[in-house]
Amino acid sequence: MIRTPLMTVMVQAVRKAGRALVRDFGEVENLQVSAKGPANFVSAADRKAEEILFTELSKARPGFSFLMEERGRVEGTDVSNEWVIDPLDGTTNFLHGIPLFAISVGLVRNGLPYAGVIFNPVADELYIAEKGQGAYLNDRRLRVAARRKLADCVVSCGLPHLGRGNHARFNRELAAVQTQVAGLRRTGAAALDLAWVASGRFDAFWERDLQSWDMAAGLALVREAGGYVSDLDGGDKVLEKGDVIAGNEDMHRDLLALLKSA
Ligand code: 2AM
Ligand code: CA
Repeated sequence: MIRTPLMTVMVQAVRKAGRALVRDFGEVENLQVSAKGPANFVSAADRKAEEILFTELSKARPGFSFLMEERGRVEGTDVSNEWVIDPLDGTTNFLHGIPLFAISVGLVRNGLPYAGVIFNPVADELYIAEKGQGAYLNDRRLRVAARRKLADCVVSCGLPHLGRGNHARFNRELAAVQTQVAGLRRTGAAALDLAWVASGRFDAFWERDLQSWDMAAGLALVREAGGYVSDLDGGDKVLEKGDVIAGNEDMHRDLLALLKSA
């Protein structure tokens, strides 16, 4: 695999931020016992990782714009290229000492996902994709799973929780899907869900009420791995609407139909 200059830049920035996150994750477990818990510490870790990404990517590609979970939008001289960044996806996992979180950096070019890096620094799993170049996990070429029947599939979803999302609708969708699939999972990190669809671990994934930084990198990954991604109406307004469904061509279609019927 030959890494393009763009991908080299993205990987270097993400690995540097990943080292900082892993150091902080090591501290989190020690803080679980304090009354306030590690929440303040975690939001500092989150901001620190974002600063590293912002600094490194600004240096390497001056002028590109940014959309970041913590800092929001920073417009550059080049608005056609936008880094869409979640420095810590799976914050609740991180906060609870669960080693299932990732850095997600997408490059959106002229409004479309162009490249993505998702890095789980605890597992040392680096997922990368660039348009026309394929998708890779630690230099191994990725392909979405080939299963053709929902009954054989492991499907991941996002659960609406306290204060967020339409719980009644989710319960209807869950009831519809639960009876049709081999297994249901919930990681709590949407970027990883998409990376795991790209790598074939999950056959499909759906979630609502996400932000574009949860998904931008993952969209590039799933598509470069030969998968299908859409919003939950079957259209291409994933980043605008904040809902997503992904899988191979057949499982994307069948799961979407099942959710629509719920
Ligand atoms: P986060 O960890 O960066 O917050 C879990 O279902 C997914 O939803 C994660 O990717 C998580 O990203 C995201 N998420 C959690 N709380 C959220 C909120 N209040 N608004 C939008 N997205 C949220
Ligand atoms: Ca997120």
